[in-house]
Amino acid sequence: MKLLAGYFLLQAAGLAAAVRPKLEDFKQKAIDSGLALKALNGIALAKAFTKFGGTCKPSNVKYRREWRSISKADRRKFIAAVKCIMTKPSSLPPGEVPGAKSLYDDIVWAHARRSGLVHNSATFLLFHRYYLYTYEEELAKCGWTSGLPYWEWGLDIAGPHLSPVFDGSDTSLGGDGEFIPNRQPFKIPFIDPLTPEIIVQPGTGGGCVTTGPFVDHRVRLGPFNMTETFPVEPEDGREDNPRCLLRDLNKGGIERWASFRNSTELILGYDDIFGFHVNAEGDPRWVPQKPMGIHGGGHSAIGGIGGHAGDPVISPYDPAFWLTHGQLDRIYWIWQMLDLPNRSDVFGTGTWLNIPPSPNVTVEDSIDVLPHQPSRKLKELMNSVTGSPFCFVYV
Ligand SMILES: *[C@@H]1O[C@H](CO)[C@@H](O)[C@H](O)[C@H]1NC(C)=O
Ligand SMILES: *[C@@H]1O[C@H](CO)[C@@H](O)[C@H](O)[C@H]1NC(C)=O
Ligand SMILES: *[C@@H]1O[C@H](CO)[C@@H](O)[C@H](O)[C@H]1NC(C)=O
Ligand SMILES: *[C@@H]1O[C@H](CO)[C@@H](O)[C@H](O)[C@H]1NC(C)=O
Ligand SMILES: [Cu+2]
Repeated sequence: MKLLAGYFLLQAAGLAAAVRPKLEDFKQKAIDSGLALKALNGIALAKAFTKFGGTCKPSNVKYRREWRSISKADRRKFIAAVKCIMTKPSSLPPGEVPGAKSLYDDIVWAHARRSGLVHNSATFLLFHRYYLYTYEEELAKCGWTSGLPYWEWGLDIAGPHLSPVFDGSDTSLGGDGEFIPNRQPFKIPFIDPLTPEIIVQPGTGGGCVTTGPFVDHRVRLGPFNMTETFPVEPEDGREDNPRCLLRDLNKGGIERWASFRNSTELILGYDDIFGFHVNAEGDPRWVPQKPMGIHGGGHSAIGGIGGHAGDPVISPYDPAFWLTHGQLDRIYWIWQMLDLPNRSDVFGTGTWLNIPPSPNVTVEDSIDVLPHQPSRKLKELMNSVTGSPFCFVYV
């Protein structure tokens, strides 16, 4: 609260750029209720407004908002744009990915084909930022010209099955999966020997999503095997394998790994990209005691046991993927904006858990989202308000 009030004062005085907040600045209650995170977002926003460049201006910047702060009419408009992406035909070369029928499938493939390179690797945060932008651009062609919405996990710590994001209405991203009783807890198969057992309890669903706007949505590609040879672009899993979207909304994912406290401590706990990245992603090589991170928590909150949102390769099939990754990118963005010049680096190599071994990645290296977005240097993807390519902020 102290800082929130302080922020408005500083902003009024035009001095927001001078604030360097610390965890001790906030009361317990402010951290656990989300007030601290809101204040940090406010500071990051004020700082972002000092960094506009190129074609990106306050007049054309896209505001990425939390689902609940978007009007119901606009939520329906957003959902219509998602359905438009699901209806447009695939534009991949015929025969290359037989299971890709729609533009939505193409976009899932863009993630699947790079899965072994962009998870537990240096490009993780920036690939996903570029990937979200790809989707935002396609949404714009389908009539949604505002910013991509995000889902603030902390607001739903009582359980995502109680959230307006998942209430199954026509202003939600669909309901929970059908409840499947008597399921066994699931042990996450980490390959790192130092990682303790992480047990996920069954959530409130487990079966097909049968309510809301996406009941006809089909998962087609996959399953893909995430094996030690995965970094080679996968050959299998490209066939048409139509099936329902599975969800298992799971409050444990938020309580244990994606609470307001978890996100706030992540933002304020680390000064370099090494600390921020390995904790955000929960990289078992570097933080074996905390192998989930807010990223794993956000996926687990939707995917639970067996839900598609928990699949590392084809999780974008769940339309909620974009909102959960939006939140991850928002936390990254807030952290960066608090000290952008010092927080524009990458850490790690170019392959999943460095399997097979690969060189350290630098900001001069490039990533793409094919065929939708060209190859760009990582350094171009650091600042969200340069206009080349990005022009968005989180509010
Ligand atoms: C994945 O691996 C399993 C076990 O090795 C194998 O049985 C299955 O056919 C593989 N799936 C695909 C899609 O190749
Ligand atoms: C996440 O925050 C909760 C409190 O909201 C805490 O109990 C839990 O230990 C934290 N998880 C990690 C990995 O720090
Ligand atoms: C970068 O971090 C150093 C050390 O914490 C600090 O002294 C410096 O002011 C920071 N640079 C900028 C541009 O904020
Ligand atoms: C790669 O990065 C690691 C971690 O920062 C460092 O220890 C190592 O020396 C680097 N390797 C090369 C070849 O630069
Ligand atoms: Cu991913």
